[in-house]
Amino acid sequence: MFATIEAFAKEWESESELTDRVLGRLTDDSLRQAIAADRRTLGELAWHLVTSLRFMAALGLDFDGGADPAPGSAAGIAEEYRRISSALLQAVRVQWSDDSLGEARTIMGEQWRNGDSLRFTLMHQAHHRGQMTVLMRQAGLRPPEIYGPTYETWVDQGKTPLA
Ligand code: NI
Repeated sequence: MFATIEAFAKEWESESELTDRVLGRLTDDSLRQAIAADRRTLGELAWHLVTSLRFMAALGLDFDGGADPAPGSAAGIAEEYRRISSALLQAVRVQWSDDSLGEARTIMGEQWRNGDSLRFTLMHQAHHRGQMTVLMRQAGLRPPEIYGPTYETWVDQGKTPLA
C-alpha cells in the first residue's frame, strides 16, 4: 500500500504518462477493433480504463470523473483521460493526508485501506493497458514501449526480437 501521498503522486504521474502514451497511439478506426464478436472493443476498453477512475469517488474523493457516453474520437478519449487523471491526483493531494492512506473503507463488503485502493487503481490501469496493446496490434497499430522495448523496437535496432 502507499504510505505517503508523495509516493503515490510520483508513481501516478509516471503511470499516467504510460497510459497517455497508449491512448495517444489509438486511431478512430482502431476503436472498433474487438478480440472476438460480442467482446469489448479497443474503444470500449479504453473508455472503461478512463471512467474506472470515477470509482475513486467511493473512497470519499470529490472530483469530476467525466460522464458517458464516450467521446467519439480517440483524441477525445485521450484528452478526457488526461483531465480526469489530473483531477484525481489533485483530489488525493488536496483532500487527503498521509494519514488518510491508512484509513479503511468498506468496498463491496470488504475492508480496503485507501493506500491499497490507490495501488489497486494503478494495477487495474496496467491490466487494461496490456489488453489494449494486443488489440492495437490486431488493429495494425504499433504499441508504444511501456516497461521495455517492443518487438518493433528490437527490429528497428537490428536485433532479433524475442517472439
Ligand atoms: Ni476493469
